[in-house]
Amino acid sequence: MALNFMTAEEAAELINHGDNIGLSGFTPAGTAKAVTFALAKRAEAEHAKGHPFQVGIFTGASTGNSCDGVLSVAKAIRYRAPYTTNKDFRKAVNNGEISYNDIHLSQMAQELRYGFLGKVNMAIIEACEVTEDGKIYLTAAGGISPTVCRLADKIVVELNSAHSKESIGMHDVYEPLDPPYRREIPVFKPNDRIGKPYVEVDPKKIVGVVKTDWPDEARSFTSPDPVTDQIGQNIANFLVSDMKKGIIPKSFLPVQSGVGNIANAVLGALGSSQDIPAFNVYTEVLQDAVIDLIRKERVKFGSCCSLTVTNDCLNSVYDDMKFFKDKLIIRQSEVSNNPEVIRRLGVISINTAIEADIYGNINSTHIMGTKMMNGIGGSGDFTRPAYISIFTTPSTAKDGKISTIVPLVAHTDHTEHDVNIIVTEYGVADLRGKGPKERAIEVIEKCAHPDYRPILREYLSYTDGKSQTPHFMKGALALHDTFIKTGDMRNIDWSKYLD
Ligand code: 0RQ
Repeated sequence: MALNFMTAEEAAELINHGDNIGLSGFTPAGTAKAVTFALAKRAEAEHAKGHPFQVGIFTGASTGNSCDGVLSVAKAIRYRAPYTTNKDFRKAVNNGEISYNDIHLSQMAQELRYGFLGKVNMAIIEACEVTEDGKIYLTAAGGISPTVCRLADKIVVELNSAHSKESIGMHDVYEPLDPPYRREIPVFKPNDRIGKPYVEVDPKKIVGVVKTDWPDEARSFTSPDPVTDQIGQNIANFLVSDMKKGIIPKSFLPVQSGVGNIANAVLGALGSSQDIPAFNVYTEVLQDAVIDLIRKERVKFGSCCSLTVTNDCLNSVYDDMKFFKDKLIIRQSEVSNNPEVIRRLGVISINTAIEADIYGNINSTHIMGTKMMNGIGGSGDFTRPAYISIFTTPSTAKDGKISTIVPLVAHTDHTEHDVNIIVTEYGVADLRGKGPKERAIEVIEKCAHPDYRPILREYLSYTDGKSQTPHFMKGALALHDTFIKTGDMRNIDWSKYLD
């Protein structure tokens, strides 16, 4: 069946008010761009005529400005799931304009298949190649592409020449069966291939192919600084010590690390440690630092859901595919982030917190308990099944006005039951094998900023000190309250919260 080439504007005309669109990509890597950009223009034109025009968006993870950004500004999003990092989207969500469903990334595809999220009207899939018999070769991310292609009535392919066809073969496309027919996901080693290198669809469903040349809208991260470097170093030292104790096998274990400059600093520190052998990465987002470590033979293999790298880095991989072909694999998010596989492989998970409490609960998503930052992303997928689950955070935010170590988190994403280790630039709190009262001392003394240690000790002095988890409930969120009222948690006056 001949491919039907069309413009992005023509493809956007095929989308109706109220439709749900399913997108390729995971982070801005591999995300559809041209049709969503045209869709924002279409929504603005419809709104100018007084017509309602909004869609639902299903994706793998965050997208770039050409999707979440322009569509939020155009007020064209009714509902969206899952993770996002876009500032305009964040503003719209926190203004109550968009219904945002912050789902664990590993669960996104299955929730669509189970019918929890409604119909997928159109899939928009970025590809470096598409064939007349319905083979779609994805670009820099696996995401939820095979699922949205299978569920959608129509598929539009963005054939993007900014992604080299040399990358063909990097993907391992696999969709599990659903209960009650589900079996194990047969990934027993990070480099196991279990699927096909392309998404196979009914060619009749491909209603259009839009040619583009649009590089991924990679986010730039602030460069490493002394705080992130120290956090990286603290983690490397901690893991070496666990290896020497025999807790981590001598051959080491696969590592997952989140997104951002702390993740880059952590991997840099692991990579340059003389005591850690070359290791595997089994992660969702693979950043520049890992590509560098593969080149240096410090990382043996990288399994991921997306190459969330700078465009220079991505092109350098495409230019060197002979070298990278047997060292990188891109999977769907329900495989890269699958708790079954993560527990089997013994992955060491390293993610970033917005705040941690003295008992080990983690808030990864909400600022001051109410405003959405980004979302839980894959951090929950990895944390509970991890061999060792680690959370990192600088000890303070906003020039020291906020302590990221607090008596009680203002929103909970990861509970004390799931969190093994908390790391700041000041040290490592090891919560394993400790009850809550011991944990509180460990977290305050090892991780809190010295300005906040007396404040947190004073908090504990107002508790009964005996209960399983001692709290002084009226004061549990007093640091947050003080920041909201005065702009600095250090202005805390506990007497205001005592009866
Ligand atoms: O504010 O942007 O105004 O400067 O939050 O913080 O320190 O720059 O760090 O960009 O790595 O983001 C947790 C949000 C950290 C991210 C989070 C303010 C701080 C700054 C950003 P500014 P930093 P990062 C991988 C796995 C959740 C999901 C996850 C995230 C801004 O890592 O979204 O781990 N993680 N997924 O000043 C008020 C606090 C604050 C605070 C930081 N306690 N109170 N503001 N900030 N702590 C991703 C995927 O799954 C795909």
